[in-house]
Amino acid sequence: MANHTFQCIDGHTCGNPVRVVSGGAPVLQGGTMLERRAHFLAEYDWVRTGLMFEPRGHDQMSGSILYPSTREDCDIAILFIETSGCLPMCGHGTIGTVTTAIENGLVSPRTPGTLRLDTPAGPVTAEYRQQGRFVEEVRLTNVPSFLFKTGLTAHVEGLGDVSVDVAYGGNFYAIVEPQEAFSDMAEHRATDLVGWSPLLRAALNEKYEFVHPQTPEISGLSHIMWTGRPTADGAHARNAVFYGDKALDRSPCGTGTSARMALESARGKLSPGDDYVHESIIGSLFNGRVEDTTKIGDYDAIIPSIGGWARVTGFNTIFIDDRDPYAHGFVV
Ligand code: PYC
Repeated sequence: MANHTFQCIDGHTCGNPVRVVSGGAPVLQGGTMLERRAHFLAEYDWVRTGLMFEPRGHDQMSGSILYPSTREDCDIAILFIETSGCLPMCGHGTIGTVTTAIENGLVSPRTPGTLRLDTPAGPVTAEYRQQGRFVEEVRLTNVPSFLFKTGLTAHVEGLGDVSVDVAYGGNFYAIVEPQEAFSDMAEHRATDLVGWSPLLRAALNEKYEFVHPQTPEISGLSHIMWTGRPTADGAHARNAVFYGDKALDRSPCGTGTSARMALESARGKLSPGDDYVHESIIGSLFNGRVEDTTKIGDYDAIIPSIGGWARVTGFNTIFIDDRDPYAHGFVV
């Protein structure tokens, strides 16, 4: 019998939770963050389920664990822990983790104002602006993002026939735009979006293959982005991103915004230097920008950056006690 203690700092990025584990996490083996992620999933996934699911977390919960970098060119490594698993990359998680880490002295950046992050999806740079001890804004330059496949179709019970484009922005996203079965995220109930999403995701994963052309460890369609017309001043578009089994991102979703900018770039609607302000289901905003273009294998890709803010909400010492029948969480 053991009682494991985790020191966590809780917060949110534009409304979506970020629980940063600052103490108590297991030591991981591996020469890269992808290898360490595999080790964590094989031996310590109970840490994730215990900290993310009820009764210590909830359907939306999301977080991260900081590790020493595996790369010379990075200051720190991040393992993302979510209800959905361990994502290769998470935008809102990065903004929240950088804010929390800087405000609480968890990292020492080599260059003040810049943190180089070793993520499972590849290196990501975060530039942050501080006012006194608070971080006011974080802009992350994400991994190369690209349009992967267009015009994929699936039938979803209760919704009908749907056509989607799939883009990669650190995770694979099926982007659902207005069509006969679907008009706008605001015209459908959130519970319907949550109900249709796993069906659509399963149907697409069954019919098609989603594998990163250079990093085959990153595979599978994980996220569904329902789109809509913006309601906030200055926003170009709105979205509700589904992840895990029941979650709709409360933030505008950093990797999702990267994927959507890759789609718009492939259509010739965005070019380097263009901004793309994305609005979330609760009206919060990320400021996306196309920084540059590049290639990933045969795919034309963009280098996106995402600007956003986060707030720390409290310190949380969490026990995972083996005597507790719900030590490792549960899902209703
Ligand atoms: O911001 O990249 C993101 C994200 C992924 C899942 C939830 N948020």
